[in-house]
Amino acid sequence: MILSKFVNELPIPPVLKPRRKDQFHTYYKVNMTEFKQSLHSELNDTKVWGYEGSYPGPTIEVESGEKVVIKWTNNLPAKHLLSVDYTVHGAHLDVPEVRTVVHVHGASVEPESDGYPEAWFTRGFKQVGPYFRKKVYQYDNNMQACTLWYHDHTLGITRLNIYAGLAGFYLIRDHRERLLNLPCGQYEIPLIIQDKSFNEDGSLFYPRQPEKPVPQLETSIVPEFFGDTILVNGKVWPFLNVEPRKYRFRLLNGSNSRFYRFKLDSGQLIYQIGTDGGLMEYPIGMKEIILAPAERADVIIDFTNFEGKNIILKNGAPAPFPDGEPENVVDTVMEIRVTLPLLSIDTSVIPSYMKPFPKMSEQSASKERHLTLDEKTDKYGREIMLLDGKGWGAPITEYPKVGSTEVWYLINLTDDSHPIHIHLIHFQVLDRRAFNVEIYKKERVIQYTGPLMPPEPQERGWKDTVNANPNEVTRIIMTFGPYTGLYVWHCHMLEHEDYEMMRPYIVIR
Ligand SMILES: [Cu+2]
Repeated sequence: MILSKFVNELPIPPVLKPRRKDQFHTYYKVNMTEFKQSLHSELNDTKVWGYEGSYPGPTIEVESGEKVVIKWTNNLPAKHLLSVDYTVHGAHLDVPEVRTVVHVHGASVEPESDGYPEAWFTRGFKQVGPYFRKKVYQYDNNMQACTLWYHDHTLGITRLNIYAGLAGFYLIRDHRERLLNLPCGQYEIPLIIQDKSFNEDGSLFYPRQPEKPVPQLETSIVPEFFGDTILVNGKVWPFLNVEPRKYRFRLLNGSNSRFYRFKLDSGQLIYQIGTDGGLMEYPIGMKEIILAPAERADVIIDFTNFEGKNIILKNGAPAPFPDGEPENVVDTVMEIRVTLPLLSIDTSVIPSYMKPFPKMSEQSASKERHLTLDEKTDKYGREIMLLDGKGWGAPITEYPKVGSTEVWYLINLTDDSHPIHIHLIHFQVLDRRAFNVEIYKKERVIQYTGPLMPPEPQERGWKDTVNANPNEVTRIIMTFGPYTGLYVWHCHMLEHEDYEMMRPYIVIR
């Protein structure tokens, strides 16, 4: 089915209103339901899942240090919207089919409120997973202004729950950010970019079988999912009317497996001001911005002098990344029409300096961990991805000490790039370096074959998700804390995360 481009206006998710607020806490309640929503005017309304009746979910906006309490509730039907593969870890027939748990991606949060994959709950909390600890989550938001997002994280069905629609923005604001005079209000727009495919009747299409089907199974997980349309804020290929002035956009790749290489067809620069973890030291003017699944870029685009122009936000990333088929590239994201009259003089700025970014030194690390990214074959002949050769259920091996700094070597032995996400903390990218994969596989020693490559300009800020390229060792550095307890780290390509590129880790005292 071919849908027309740029016929629907970009929706902006509503900002969630708190139930109440006292001097100590702000209280929210967020309910998950199934409903129908128009994702494109040429399609019948599509059955989706969402938070508070909205896909994507409403944007949660909090102040740095504000103590927020959220009761996430599940009012979803008993039957999943998409076909479940019961052979995938945590999704066997011994658990209810529809389970949910919410993770605020990038949040520094106590372990009981982090949305552990086995802390799931069903409709009305009727059944809960073995690691369920509390109904009401608490977020201290002791973080600087940054672009976070919340999404489902249930073991074995995260790919399906997020694809069904369970994702939204979570923005932290602070005083320093406000002093910068960035474009704000109606000139600050969050953009969650996701790829989907549709059936003729308008329903969501998600494959039941990989390209090489597994005849023993009615439904089998696929190695990766790539949709043939791009949605922004829940609309297929939308358009946005703007004034000839500066705008701030929060770009979020909320796709299952697809990477994006964003570019404006006007050739103009995109000024990146922030990474996953907040504002960078200086803005950087970029011709292209690459975002792996779950990565964010906070950017300013200046439409002054573009009056009357239609500008297309393009994508040039192959799928899978980086060596995928050119026919899998969906090259259009959305259109920006500079058609609105300028309401008032644009006094916002692209700051020349934002805030200090103290570089962490390798010497401060008390531990180094060598962790491989591996590809194996399961008993059905399917691809299974592992972290350090282990699946989800293997004994825990990573026990960083609270307050300690570690360097992790992400040693990619597979053919794909993997966006690696670590819960609880933000890290810095130290460097990347090509190495000999074959020698490593045989002898478990890293023999470097290329020079040290510094992080990309767009990564020079706090990160919670890093792209680990094939044939490279990607090194990151971080300090664990302030909380102790059980968290996870994983690949954020959701098909990989579900099978089984995810591991628990414990921050110890
Ligand atoms: Cu992966």
